[in-house]
Amino acid sequence: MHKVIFDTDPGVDDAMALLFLHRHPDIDLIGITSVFGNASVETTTRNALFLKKAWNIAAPVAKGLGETFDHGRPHVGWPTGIHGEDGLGNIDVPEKIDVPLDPRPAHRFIIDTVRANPGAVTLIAVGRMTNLALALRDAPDIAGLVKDVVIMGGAFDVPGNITPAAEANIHGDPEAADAVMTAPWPVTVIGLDVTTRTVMTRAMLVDIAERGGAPARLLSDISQFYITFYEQHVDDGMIVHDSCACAYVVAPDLFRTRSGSVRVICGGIADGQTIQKPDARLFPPSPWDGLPSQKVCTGIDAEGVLKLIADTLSLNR
Ligand SMILES: [Ca+2]
Repeated sequence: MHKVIFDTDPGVDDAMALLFLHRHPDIDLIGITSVFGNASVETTTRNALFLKKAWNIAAPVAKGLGETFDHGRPHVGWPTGIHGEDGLGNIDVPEKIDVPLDPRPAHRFIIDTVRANPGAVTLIAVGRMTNLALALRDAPDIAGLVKDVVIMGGAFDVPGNITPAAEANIHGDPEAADAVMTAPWPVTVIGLDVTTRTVMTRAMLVDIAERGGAPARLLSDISQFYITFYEQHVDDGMIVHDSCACAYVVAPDLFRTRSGSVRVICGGIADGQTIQKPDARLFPPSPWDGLPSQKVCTGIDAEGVLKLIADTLSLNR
């Protein structure tokens, strides 16, 4: 079993990833931490509580602080054209959800939970890296206590999606992402190099909704707005960014990775760009030296990952 804390900004593809984690038999979801990105932290937290209640998820929800790691960064608007005004595809999520929050801020929840389960916790982060960076700043010891860090973010050998250089999760808090990538813990980065090849068609989603009961039907409803947005990028369906990171945890054999230190560009026109120095390549001294070697996904068995996601979402347990 993988003990997982899911750091998330729900978010339509976040919702799918959450249902995947909830339903996969090898995952023990022990916490959900909210971060801003697809919407404000108030909205993403409300959405996490809404999904926890709708899907009867036992794990507590802890709310993030809602500010970038570097407080001086200007606020950029929320991507309501992709995830809807309510962050969940405009399904009219209620304003208030009658489910208590964990009293701790998200980064404190991460620190406490990792320390209480040394060597056992996998952090899956599919929003901005803010909570993970705050946890590292306040408790550097957790780097040696975490089992694995798997993040959805970045674009290495392909263009970004929010600028030609940068992917949105990283671009939303580059200083946080650089802190996470360069910390002495094992990170695997699932970026646009592989997620953009992983497109769930409308027909697949219909099949999941038919097999997976009411929770899967809610997921299908949430996804329709996002699918309409994706008509400009893919022939049919939706890119399942965040679920790819969750699939990696249970089926790493479906991915190919490349090892090497990773830095994030902070500032300038390439703000938020992720760049890896592959271990196999020799360079003169550079800011990539002396840092932990992290894994960047460069290949994916997209068909296998989509089947894994569809079969898991359809598990009506
Ligand atoms: Ca996300």
